[in-house]
Amino acid sequence: MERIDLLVTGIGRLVTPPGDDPRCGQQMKEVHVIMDAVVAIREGRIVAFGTAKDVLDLLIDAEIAETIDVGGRMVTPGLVDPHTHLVHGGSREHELGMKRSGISYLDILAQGGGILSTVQSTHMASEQDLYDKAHRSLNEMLLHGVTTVEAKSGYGLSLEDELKQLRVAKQLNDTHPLDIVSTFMGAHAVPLAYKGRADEYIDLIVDEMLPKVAEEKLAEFCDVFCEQGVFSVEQSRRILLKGKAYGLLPKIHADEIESLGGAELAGEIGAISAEHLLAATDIGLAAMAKHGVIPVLLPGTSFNLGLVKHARARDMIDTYELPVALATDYNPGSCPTESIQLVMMLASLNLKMTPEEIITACTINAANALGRGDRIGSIAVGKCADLTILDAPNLAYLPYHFGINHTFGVIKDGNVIVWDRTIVAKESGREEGAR
Ligand code: IZC
Ligand code: ZN
Repeated sequence: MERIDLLVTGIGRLVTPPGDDPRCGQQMKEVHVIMDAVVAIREGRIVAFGTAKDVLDLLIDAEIAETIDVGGRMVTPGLVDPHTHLVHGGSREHELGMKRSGISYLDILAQGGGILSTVQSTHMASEQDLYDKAHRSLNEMLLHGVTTVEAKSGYGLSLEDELKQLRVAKQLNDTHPLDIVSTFMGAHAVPLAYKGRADEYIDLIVDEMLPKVAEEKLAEFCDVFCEQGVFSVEQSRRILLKGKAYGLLPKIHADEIESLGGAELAGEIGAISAEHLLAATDIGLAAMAKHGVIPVLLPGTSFNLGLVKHARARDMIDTYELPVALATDYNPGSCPTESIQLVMMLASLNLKMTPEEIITACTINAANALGRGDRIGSIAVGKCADLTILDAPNLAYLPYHFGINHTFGVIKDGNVIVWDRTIVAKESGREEGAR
């Protein structure tokens, strides 16, 4: 082992799920814990990790360019947030009063508010505005320990504005240290101009938007809001199969509020993931298990909508042996928070997931929900050196001591980008002040 670019020492507790594959059912509890650990990094990849004693013996003749000591803190794989609506204009605090007076999320949408309000704000915003707003959110996520984030379009609902959102996400991926993985979600709502003509809007999605998104390589996944009053199962099938034909892997907002059959559809078409699932049926969950669909649960959303019902994480893990992932669902309507750590707390409180299951759900299972289990989501030799350094003595402390940020530092692709709770990395591409 001749050269090491960065040696991370003083790790009080290194915690990681093993391997590259989604961790299903009881495997979610099995995490590796190494006390008094170090991680050796070369060219952005992990080349060795283990107890200080073992690894330092191995590195006895190595030339070590830089060593950092994390002061006994806990280190996990960089956290992965596999479901967000990152790029959008405006905010929706003006709907808070309506929500508090008992008007439902879907009723606000049916009245032309909700998603359609954000569509209007996104239309009015320049690319620069969208970039700046999303950039602030990305910094927030990074400071909370996230190293890879998914970003959906779906506040354009016209060819031009969908492309505008996706191009901003691409630009952010090129410049911000976080990795941004794009999903095309033209089927997020039926735009006002197509009210009562949803099938004509779907024609536009499949005939014009999908070909262009695929041609410009602006997304890896295609998602649909399959929900009562939004897109039906049949409409969702049409969009997702067409997306698949263009090389975009299907994701689906399924059975969030009504048991429409979105989970069943996810199994039928071989979706990579199905999201929300509060109202998923047993048949739907069995179909997902049979076809290897990853459930992405979003407890921040049910919490913020004030729902008493929660996704059946225990059944998913214990009965259906599914590989549960967690995400923020960061969006300006149902879940305006960037904090994956709040989601961890809610997964403990409302989904009854254990600390080990929660870290697995936020790392390797989330990575697999983005088709990146071979590169990120666990600390293993050959994988990207994405690490989160936490001011917490153990995993249980994360959901236990809630409402604060536990992240002390972040290493992304072998570079220290957050240290002492501050972003220290320079960005590529755009100069500071040029935004
Ligand atoms: O803007 O309300 N659920 N889409 C489906 C969302 C929430 C985002 C929003
Ligand atoms: Zn969503």
